[in-house]
Amino acid sequence: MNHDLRACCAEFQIDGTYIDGGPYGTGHINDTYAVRSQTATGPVRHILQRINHNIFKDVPMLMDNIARVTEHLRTKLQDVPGVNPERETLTIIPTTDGSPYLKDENGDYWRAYIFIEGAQTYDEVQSEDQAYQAAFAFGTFQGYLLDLPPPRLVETIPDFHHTPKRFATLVEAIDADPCNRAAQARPDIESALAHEEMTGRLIRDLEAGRLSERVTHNDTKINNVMLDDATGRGICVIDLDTVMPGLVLYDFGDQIRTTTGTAPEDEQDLSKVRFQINMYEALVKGYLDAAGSFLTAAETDYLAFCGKLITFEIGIRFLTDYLSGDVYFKTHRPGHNLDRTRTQFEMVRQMEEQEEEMNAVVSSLR
Ligand code: ADP
Ligand code: GN1
Ligand code: MG
Repeated sequence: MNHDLRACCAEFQIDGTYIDGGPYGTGHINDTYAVRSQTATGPVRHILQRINHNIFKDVPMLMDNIARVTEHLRTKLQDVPGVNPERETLTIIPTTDGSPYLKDENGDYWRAYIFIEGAQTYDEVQSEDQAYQAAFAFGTFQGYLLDLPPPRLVETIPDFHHTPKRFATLVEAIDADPCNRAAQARPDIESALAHEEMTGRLIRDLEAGRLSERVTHNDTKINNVMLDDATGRGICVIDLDTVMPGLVLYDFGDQIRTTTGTAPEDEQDLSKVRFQINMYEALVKGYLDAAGSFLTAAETDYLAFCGKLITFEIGIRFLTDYLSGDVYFKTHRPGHNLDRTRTQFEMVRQMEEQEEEMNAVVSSLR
């Protein structure tokens, strides 16, 4: 759909005159645009996002979460020498009437952020150092949020990482098979059903009090952290829609899912998909350097297991969406969600094969 970005910008406290704007990034959920405005000191970019309100049902509440989290991060960052908080956390630009979001005449919700210049996101990690830096940044982010003042953040998507419920939803989609696609996915369905046993492990430990709830990001894929062009440092964790109460292990697991493979999330040639233990080691180092001081022994024990668990969880979400007719994730070709499913399941298979080696990495670094 074409949106009038100029008119939209005019609704926000964005200085200068609109120059141009266009789609930006490769996220699967929101519509993200980079817009440029001419100011007295030259062109300035902003991020403008149309928030997917089919998925995020209560946008005012979601924006309240993000405002609280970014304000808290800002107060922490102000005390760190040499840090510019406007580059190291997202900054919401309010609308001309002071609201953190805009609701337009179509019922669409929009928000604007300061554009973080001189840094980038990567869909695929290019070096061990990038893996280390990303994990350090996500660990630091969790650490800053340990003392977020009450009340509890609202769950923007309830049961987001409740893997057993995700599994039950998959089973419903297999039974209903509304698009007659189950036949094309028979081996994938068999593989999914064979893994039911592991789905409840972290949730059971949470319910039994062996793991604790913290404020977590919940969508820590590698392209949700910006790495500084000059220093390579992970400077800013972005995509804060799912910051809410959760388990740190799902955050670390999604870093494993998205940084240890040799191929993109939607690779069609599975022979190119290979789990790399050296990338895993870099992640564990980065994460423990940032979060080792607050992680419990029970959490550290799961730093290998969580990788295959969330990779399986995202795999069954892609499979559910394939069977349901591609209604949740953006897709760019027929069978896209099935390709994504297969890549995830191949990564799960390889992590299962190398779980001992992964646990040995954790033992040597903890
Ligand atoms: P989605 O929820 O669709 O994944 P994101 O919030 O992750 O949307 O934004 C999509 C992409 O836009 C990111 O991967 C990143 O490259 C870019 N981006 C988002 N926010 C900023 C920002 N404040 N500054 C610069 N780039 C950004
Ligand atoms: C979505 O928004 P994005 O593209 O960063 C999804 C994640 C999945 C991911 C898979 C709110 O993340 O849960 O892991 O796609 N976000 C939401 O690539 O569902
Ligand atoms: Mg994103």
